Formats: sequence, structure tokens, C-alpha cells
Amino acid sequence: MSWMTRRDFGKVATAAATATVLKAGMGKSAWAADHDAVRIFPKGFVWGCATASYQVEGAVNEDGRGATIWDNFAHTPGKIHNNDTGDVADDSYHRYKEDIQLLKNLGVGGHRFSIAWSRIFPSGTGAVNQKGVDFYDRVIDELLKNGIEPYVTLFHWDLPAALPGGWQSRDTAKAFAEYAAFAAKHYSDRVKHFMTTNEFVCITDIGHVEGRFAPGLRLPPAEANQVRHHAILAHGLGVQAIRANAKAGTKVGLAENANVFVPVIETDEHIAAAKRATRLGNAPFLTALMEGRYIDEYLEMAGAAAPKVEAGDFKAIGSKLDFVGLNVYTPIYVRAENSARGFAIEQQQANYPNMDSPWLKVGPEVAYWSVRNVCENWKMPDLLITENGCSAEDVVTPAGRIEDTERVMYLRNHLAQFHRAISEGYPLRGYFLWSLLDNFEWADGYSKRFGLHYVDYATQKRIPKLSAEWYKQVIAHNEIV
Ligand code: PNW
Repeated sequence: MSWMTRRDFGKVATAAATATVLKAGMGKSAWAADHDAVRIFPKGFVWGCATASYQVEGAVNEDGRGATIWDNFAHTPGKIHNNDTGDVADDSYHRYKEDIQLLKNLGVGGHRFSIAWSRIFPSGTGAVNQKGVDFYDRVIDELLKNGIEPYVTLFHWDLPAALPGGWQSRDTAKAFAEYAAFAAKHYSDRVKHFMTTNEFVCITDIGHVEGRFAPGLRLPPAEANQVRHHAILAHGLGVQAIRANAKAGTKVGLAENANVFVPVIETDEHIAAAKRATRLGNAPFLTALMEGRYIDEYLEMAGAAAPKVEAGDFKAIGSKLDFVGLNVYTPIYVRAENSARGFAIEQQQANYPNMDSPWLKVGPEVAYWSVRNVCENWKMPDLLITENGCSAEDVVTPAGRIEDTERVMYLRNHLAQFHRAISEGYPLRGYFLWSLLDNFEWADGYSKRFGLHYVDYATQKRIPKLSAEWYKQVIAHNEIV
């Protein structure tokens, strides 16, 4: 479809706003018609939910699935809250039809989920496991049967454990490309959107520097930079492999949680600071993809620890993309500074509010700036929000309800800021809410709930929360409600 220009959208939006106001019986004045609080999204905007294989599937030993680094990490005592594992998770491997009915009931147009690499290639490379291939055929067919477009992530952290050296080995990037080629060839008759990787910083830094995620390493700088390079190389080789093997018209992108810098005050100097911070603050990842090289500032900072790059690497890494997916959660406030780099990060107040996860600081403007900052720096293709959502301390009331008003508050405010970006003309085409279901929240195990549906892990019963009712209305009206 063709997208409206900024001006066209403004006209339609203003007309729609007037209509809404009139409908509400309070329209009369220019006061209301001119006011900026239009909440209607463009026609064709894609609403969806997101999940990831290891977080929902369970069935880790079924139908030939190979072990992953997350199986091993979760089974290492002391690594995960309560020593929880993804062995059963939401049992979606068996309950996928039920879960797709939840999606259908919400009225989503798309669903973002990930394929477990080790269900297709149990050893990461080599022989294909047909039963794994068949499982995703069934999921894709069931989604399509229910009028829901599949958006497939190829790698959401569950690396096959059999790959020697994991992300420390360059060969893993090549193995990923083989897997991506197979997936593209097999599924692209029905899947029109593929994402290579999910969140470089979690794959690399949290797993290999902080050690909080699988494989739980704490590598020194040179080795850490090499891991980062292998991850973006996997993406690049993956893009090439998908393009070489997919049906014409298949769209390729990724899901990336770029650091989002929010100007402390929306004046030119601080906005410029946020732009500069975006480029430097994502240097090993999104910046490298968008510019097809490591920027000088990054190489200078890395010094002798800079990654080893081979000829051709950046041709792959800098591949033009059909879309970029942004996973948007938490803001980093930035201000202009009279220094060489031109910005400074604001210190966070000790009592700054967060959602149920301590890292999930609340700052809805993160949504607007996530879109604007990247568009200020680079010529961006279509953008999708591939994740946005929050944890909340959900409880079931005696009446059987989950009244997660704080999640609705969080989502409503973020949507308003995404809407602002759209109304200013930025090419944001869709939104995938994290997550459809409560699930295995990595190192936090089952202690943090991000779902629109509450999961009772003892019975696997799914209960829609207030936020599910709310999202259903948003989708039905194509408007923030
Ligand atoms: C993302 N942090 O992860 C992931 O893509 C999801 O799998 C995950 O469940 C979701 O966000 C909620 O956490 C993140 O510590 C995990 O800043 C941790 C962080 C950020 C993103």
C-alpha cells in the first residue's frame, strides 16, 4: 500500500479527530478541532503481539529438538530466579492452537514469534530434523487460517549448544546463514517477514560480558568485541541467505533494542545531543548496520581490542533492509554538553519509577524518540515496533480478574508517543506488543509477568487480563482508547 505523506495524514487525522469529538457531543469550537490529541492510527497499521520460542514452547526434549545454551544455563543452579527453566514454559508447543485463538480474539493482524534453530538443526548445522520443520509449518498454517500474518524471528537467543565455541566462533555466523537459508526456502511461500536476530546487546553483552544470560561468560574486551562482531555478521550473512533463497517479495529485517536517548528538554541543543548519543551509543550494532562500517569513534575507543574484521564482512552487515524492528522499553536521558562528544548522560534519580522489573524505568517519550533518533541519523526503511510492553505484579482477584491498570497506563502512554512519531511523518508501520502471554522471563524465571494473558503455571490456564480487553479495543478502533 502507499503511505500517506505527513501532510495528508495530518488532514485525515484532523478530520477524524473532529468526527470523534462531534460524536462525543462536545464538538463545536476550533478549540477542540485544533488540539493535537488525535489518537487514530493510519489505515493498514499492523497490530500484533510478540513471543519467543524458549520463553513459551517448553517440550525441550520432544521431536528431536537439540539442546541450546539456554537449556544448559537454566539447568545450572543459581543462574535463574528460583532455578526455573524453560522445560515446560507455557507448553505452547502443544497449546499453540489455543494460543492462536487468543490472538484471533484480540483481532491482531500479525504475530511475531521465533523459530527454535535447534528444532530444525538439532546440532546447529548439518542434518535437518523434519519434525521440527513440521511444527512450524503447523504454526504458520494455523496463523494464516485465522487471518494472522506470521512475522518470524530466526534467532531469539536459544543457540544450539552443539555449535563449538558458540558466538565466540566465526563459524557460528556461517551456521546461522545456513539455517536462515533453509528457513527462507522452506517457509517463504507463506512467511513474508523474516527477522534475523533479536537484540544484539542481550545476545552478546548480557551473555558474554555481564554473564547474566546464557552462556554466562565474562569475557575481556577484545573477546567481547569479537563476539559482538560475530553476532552482527550472523545478521548480515543471514540477510544475504534469506534474499538468495526466499520467494520474491519476502521482506527482511531484524529486531533490535537500540539504546534510546531522550533529550532532557526538547530544545535544539538537547535534541542534537540525543542524535549524537544514538550514533555513538549503538556503535557496535545498529550504527554498524546502517553505516556499513565501524565508526571511527568506536574503533578509537576499542583501540587494541577492536574486533577482527574480514574482507566482505561489512558488505553483508551493511545489507540494505526492508524494515528495521525496534524493541522499545526504557529511556536514557541525555543533555547537551560542551565537550568533544557533545552529550552527557543524566544521572538517574534513586527513586525514578520503574515497572515490576527494576531495569524497566518508565518514560513514555522513549517511544517517540526511539523512532525519531534513528531517522535523524540514517535513511531508515519502514520501521516496526517489534516489542514494547511491561512487567506488572499481576494477581488474580477473588472474582478471577487481573486488573492490571498499570500495564494499561504504560501501554497507552507509549502508544501516544508512537502516534506522535507517525503524525510527524516517520515511517512507523506496525506495533507488536510484548507479550501475548506471561512466560519464561530469562534470568527472572517466572517471577516477572509481561503477558496480556495471565498464565497459571500449575494448570497452564490462560486468563485474559484487563490489558487484553484494552488492546482488543485499541485494535478494533485503530485508536488509543
Ligand atoms: C527483551 N534489560 O529482553 C526480549 O527480547 C524478550 O525476550 C524479553 O522477555 C523482553 O524484552 C522483556 O524483558 C530484554 O535488562 C531483557 O535491559 C532485558 C533487558 C532488555 C530487554
